[in-house]
Amino acid sequence: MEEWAFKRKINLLGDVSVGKTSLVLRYVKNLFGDDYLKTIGTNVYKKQIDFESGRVVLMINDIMGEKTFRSVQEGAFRGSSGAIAVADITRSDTYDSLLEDWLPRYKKFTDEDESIKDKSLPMILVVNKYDLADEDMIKEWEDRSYEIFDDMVFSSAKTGKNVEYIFSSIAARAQLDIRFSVKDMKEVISKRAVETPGDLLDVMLALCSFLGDIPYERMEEILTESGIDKFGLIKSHEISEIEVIRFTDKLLGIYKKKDDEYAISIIDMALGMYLQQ
Ligand code: G3D
Ligand code: MG
Repeated sequence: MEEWAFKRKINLLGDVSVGKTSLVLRYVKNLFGDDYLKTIGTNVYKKQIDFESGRVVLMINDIMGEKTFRSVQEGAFRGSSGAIAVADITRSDTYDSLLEDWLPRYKKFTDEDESIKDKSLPMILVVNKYDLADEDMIKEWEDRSYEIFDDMVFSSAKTGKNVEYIFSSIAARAQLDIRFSVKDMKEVISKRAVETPGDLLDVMLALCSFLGDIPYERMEEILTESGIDKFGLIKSHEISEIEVIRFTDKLLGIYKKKDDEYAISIIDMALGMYLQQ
């Protein structure tokens, strides 16, 4: 199933002890406060989210906040689709540190990343440990303006407050950016073989996933209508030419209706490569 989903890498940013690991563990495992879960190096957690428009597999990168681990941190920024910047509600210096240190480095290393075309990756600010805050603290955070962030959310890994929301929100934003995360689908296709019906189907599905504008349910319908069995049951080598051509033709029809010249040109290109065999 997973190959039909959009994979999105998300980075957690923020100083030691703001609660990065606690937030991700609350989200992924619904746990809080287990000692053995302290971060060693980089941990990648995987979580699938289903939206109306399709499935997103979040690869959440949790890193050590210590400054001495910079090179590891920066390596983890490669290929990022968005970030959750975490501050501790009881320590406003953790916010300064995001602005002065974490964000510039994240931006620098994602800007240099050639797999990312668009420079403005989604980024949300999470002010964690809400359960420890008094009214004055809350007011102080509310009074700031957060223009550089797409959203600001109070959270508590301890109580679970807003934890689900934070990750769904970044996933939704990262999914929307799909057109920008790969430079050019043509380049991707031109580098691979389109020889068998299975190859052609792979390319078509990759294209849909890249464009991200056909709802998951509709995709299932089109596959079924083309005679191709349900998603999970597809085995590339068992797909017949007639089925894939039918499927490709239906997609072409959809993108012609949308007047999407880019999609049409890519389908033409893939079909051309296949038919030249
Ligand atoms: P980090 O991954 O950013 O370094 P951790 O931070 O997730 O390791 O959390 C650091 C400490 O803060 C942990 O306590 C953890 O239990 C606590 N913590 C994390 N989130 C919250 C929260 O929302 N509320 C409260 N009250 N505490 C939180 P210890 O005692 O293990 O150091
Ligand atoms: Mg940690």
